[in-house]
Amino acid sequence: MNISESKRLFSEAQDYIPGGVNSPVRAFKAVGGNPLFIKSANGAFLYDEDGNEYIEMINSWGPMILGHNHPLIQEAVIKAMESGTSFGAPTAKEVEIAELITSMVPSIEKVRMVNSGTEATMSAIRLARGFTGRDKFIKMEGHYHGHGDSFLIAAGSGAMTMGNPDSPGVTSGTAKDTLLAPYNDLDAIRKLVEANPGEIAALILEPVPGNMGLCLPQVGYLEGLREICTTEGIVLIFDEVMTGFRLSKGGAQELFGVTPDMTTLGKIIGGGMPVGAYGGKKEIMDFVSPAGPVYQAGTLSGNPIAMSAGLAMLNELNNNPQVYNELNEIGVKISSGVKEINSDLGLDYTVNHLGSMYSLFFSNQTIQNFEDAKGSDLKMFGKYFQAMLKRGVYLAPSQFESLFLSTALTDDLIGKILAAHQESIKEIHS
Ligand code: HOZ
Repeated sequence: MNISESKRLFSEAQDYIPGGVNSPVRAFKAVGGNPLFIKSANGAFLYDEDGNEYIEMINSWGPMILGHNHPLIQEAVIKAMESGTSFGAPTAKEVEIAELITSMVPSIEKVRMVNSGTEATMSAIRLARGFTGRDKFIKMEGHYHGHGDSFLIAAGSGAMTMGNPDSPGVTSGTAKDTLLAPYNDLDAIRKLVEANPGEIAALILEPVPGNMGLCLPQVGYLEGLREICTTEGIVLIFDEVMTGFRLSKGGAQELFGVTPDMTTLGKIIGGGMPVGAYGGKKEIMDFVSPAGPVYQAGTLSGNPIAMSAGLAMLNELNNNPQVYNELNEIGVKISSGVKEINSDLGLDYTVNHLGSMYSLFFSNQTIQNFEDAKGSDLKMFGKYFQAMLKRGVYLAPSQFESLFLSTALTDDLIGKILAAHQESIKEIHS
């Protein structure tokens, strides 16, 4: 495979951009080799600067549920562009998308648009603190809520991939208010609550975490968290940046029937444009400025181009609920195909799957928290990644990321992915 132009660009990029990339996981440090510089994407495919084609299994880390360059989203963006790119003033589209989000996710009674998932989670924690008058919050080990200071403690995703789950630059003053618990462990939460009575403002988690690879909540776990938070007056925040509108129309909260007090959303609600949002109960959201005293603002918040893309995407999902059956079928075909191939070869690597999210862990242990995920064979993952790439399948370049599937994956492409998997897994064990 010729990737000379990607190599040239990466070398040049390192002179001007730290590490040559604008987000660390993209540098391929965890898997070796040269990152690919992407020129375009369409449907289920990515195309690099050297003209190579890849079947896509990241989908911009989630938002391309319908595949890249969906005609409805493209059309909406082009039309919006004709009316200007940013006004820094309210628009009708913001009202329309807020109404749509609140109808699709009923726990969100009011919603505030921001520009990324990071902004959404930072703002949500500030609001929970302002609302409760408490300082501390609980986060789960290996969960990733963007790069706000107070979240970069035992953080998953790129932080873990780069070996910096606790980032330098986060002051001990900030870190002391972040309480950590292992995922899927209700007793650990009870102990934290007991040790910090009346001091915990919020508990934030990815209900279905994708940033330590995909893990699933044990039966009763989310319900248990809900109960503790209700009893203790703790604001329960579901970070659904990855799962919102992907696992079901109403996100993980609809799928598991557990209602949080607040929800954070990200790139999906912008159809891939830079967008985030946080929302929840009216009484909490009305604490946000200018309705209430907790300050949060942004010139680009509710940007008209991003809102148009998001509206096109959400309307399409809202009007076609069968999309979720399709996504689930695609997920089942890929994950069960991978398991079958592995088992035929006598390999019992763990496959976690839910709907259109999926992870293959190079471990034969059950993976249900950060400790488990860290036990995976990362060298083997790196070899597998390269073997798949060589065969034209583009995976997330880290064991600590979920894969995201799209409706653009036809049976033919699924067959190609599974064939690539079979050859790759054989190759790395030969
Ligand atoms: N941390 C992001 C996924 N969980 C990756 C962002 C990117 O590199 O684009």
